[in-house]
Amino acid sequence: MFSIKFSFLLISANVIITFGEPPKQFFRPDYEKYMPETDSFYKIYTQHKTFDDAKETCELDGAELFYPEDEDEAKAVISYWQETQRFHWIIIGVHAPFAPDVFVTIHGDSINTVYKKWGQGEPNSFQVLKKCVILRHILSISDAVCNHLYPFICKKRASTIRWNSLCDLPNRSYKYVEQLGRCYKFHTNPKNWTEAFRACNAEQGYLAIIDSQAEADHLVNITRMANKEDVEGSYLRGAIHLGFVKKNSVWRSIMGRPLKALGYNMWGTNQPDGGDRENCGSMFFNGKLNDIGCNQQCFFICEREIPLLENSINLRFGDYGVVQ
Ligand SMILES: [Ca+2]
Ligand SMILES: [Ca+2]
Repeated sequence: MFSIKFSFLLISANVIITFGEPPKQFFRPDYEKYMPETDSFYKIYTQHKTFDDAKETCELDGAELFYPEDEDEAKAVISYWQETQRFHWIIIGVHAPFAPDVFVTIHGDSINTVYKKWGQGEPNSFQVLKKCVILRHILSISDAVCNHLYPFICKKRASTIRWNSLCDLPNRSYKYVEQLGRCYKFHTNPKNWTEAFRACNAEQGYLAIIDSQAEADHLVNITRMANKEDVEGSYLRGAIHLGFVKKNSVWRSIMGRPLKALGYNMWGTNQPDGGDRENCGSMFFNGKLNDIGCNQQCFFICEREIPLLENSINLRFGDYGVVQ
């Protein structure tokens, strides 16, 4: 009874709040900065990363590695990071992937179509080493080594947000399941357990935890339906990473509860069988649980609980006062 009532409340409230329209001026709670001039949201990442890792981090958020479209945006973003940060440059979404002196954006457009105020004497290395670009706080760009570590900023254009009302997410690949009152996404790009955990977290979900036979049945079903037959590469076929791990010899969900205390604890035949080599959790395609090596690449499923409605409204509409 409870779950039926709850989902009804959610659906009806969503309709009342949004009238079927995506919420205005909101992307994610961690993308705090909205600039009306660019109609975009920004997030500063202070943890330094390589170009590839920075780009992937933004993509996992559903955003993109920032680069300035023009001088106004370069100025505005520099001012924004200087409000809180001391660093003097960021790596941006411009690189030279195919020829050392041909710089393009991450979308493949020539640098000539965006901001390109090179510093004096820049770019100064046409060798293979410096194929990435940094934006300096003094309002200029320089070529830079892609594999060094830099702070960076992710950007999301509001016009590219595709809101998913039922899952309260800017991501339509999550599917709401009324019976369970939750949303799920099957990822067909194989990752190891830690990367899968990170990817779900970046999408504001978590690596799925099976709490009931009904939920196990659903995960088996979406696994069967997933478009996974043509996925190439070396990964383990037949298993799906899930949100449980072995800590001090006890299997626990990533939320900390022992697996035995959850509503589902069905191991596969002879599982767990990996001893110290298999400390991460997965399920076979038939829904039975399996211990797995944490470095093993395989598919995974993210789960999303819909946040309590009041919190969600406050976060979403914060300063805008659209709804009481
Ligand atoms: Ca669950
Ligand atoms: Ca095993």
